Amino acid sequence: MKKLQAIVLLACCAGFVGCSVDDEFEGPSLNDIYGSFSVMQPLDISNRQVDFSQNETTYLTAVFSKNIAWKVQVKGLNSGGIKEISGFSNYLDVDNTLWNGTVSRLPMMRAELCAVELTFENEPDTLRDTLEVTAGRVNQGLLLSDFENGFPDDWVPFVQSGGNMTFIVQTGANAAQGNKYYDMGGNVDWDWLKGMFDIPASAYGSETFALSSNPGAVYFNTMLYKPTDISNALVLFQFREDDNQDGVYNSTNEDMFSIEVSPDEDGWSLLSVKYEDLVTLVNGAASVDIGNGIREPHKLMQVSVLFLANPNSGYTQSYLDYMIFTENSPLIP
Ligand SMILES: [Ca+2]
Ligand SMILES: [Ca+2]
Ligand SMILES: [Ca+2]
Repeated sequence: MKKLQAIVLLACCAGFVGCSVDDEFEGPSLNDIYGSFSVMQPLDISNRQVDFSQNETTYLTAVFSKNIAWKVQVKGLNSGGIKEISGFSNYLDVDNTLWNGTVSRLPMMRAELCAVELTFENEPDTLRDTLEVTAGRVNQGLLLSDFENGFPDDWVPFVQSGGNMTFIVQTGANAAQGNKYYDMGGNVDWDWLKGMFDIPASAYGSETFALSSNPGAVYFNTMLYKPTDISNALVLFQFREDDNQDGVYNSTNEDMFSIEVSPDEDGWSLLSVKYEDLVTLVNGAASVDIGNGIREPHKLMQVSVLFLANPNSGYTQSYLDYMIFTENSPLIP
């Protein structure tokens, strides 16, 4: 389509006086404003069976009678994950609708059928189609767990003996990734802590996690779910460093950095934090560093996840899925 426009423009300039390139930039054309809208070339999909795990991509094609604001929504019919792409043009092609399997709204895409919907601003037309994702994206990074094989054997869980305690791996289409996620829930009216688990680097084959020494390049990512009607959950992630690299964490003189989050939007959301932005927290408040104060991802010995809520606030619950360290950029799910 771009090539066609270029040829038209060239012919225009060669053949007629007064048709200047400037016309293109002085504002919307009269046709764009007053011309009637129609679909000149129907919606089509370049790759209807796309394997994102093999770095395949897909895009849409169509031609319209005028430039118009459009929106494409691709919805996973199993996951409910959504990819939205929008633009203003008189065509769809590889330049403006290329999709590599990322989502605009969690869950992540998996092997599933997707509904494709194309809508236009101020026009009633809705064009529909479907495509099939044969495999979701594979993300680069150090995956701590996606819970697809259950709760990892080498992790160390602790669960209070409260009421309606879950702290189990659940199976369901509402996982953020794949079919399984970790469900943390319960009522403990005598302690903030409901349950927790430690993730030792030894579970991944060495005394410290295999991460870059550059804290500006390392990101910790995970997905958290807030059930509707539950707003008291706090999730505290702790990162213990073996500052002197003697194979042991000393809580009196070695760094423990943290991030505490309170899921506030219903459904799944992505948490991504750059390692250098981690802070030292004491009872939830920023505090002086315990160790050398240097953020050293290559000295990280243990990640801990604590699930908390005010003991007077009743039952609480959150889900967790897909904990992964990435380097050079946060996770793009
Ligand atoms: Ca999962
Ligand atoms: Ca040490
Ligand atoms: Ca340190």
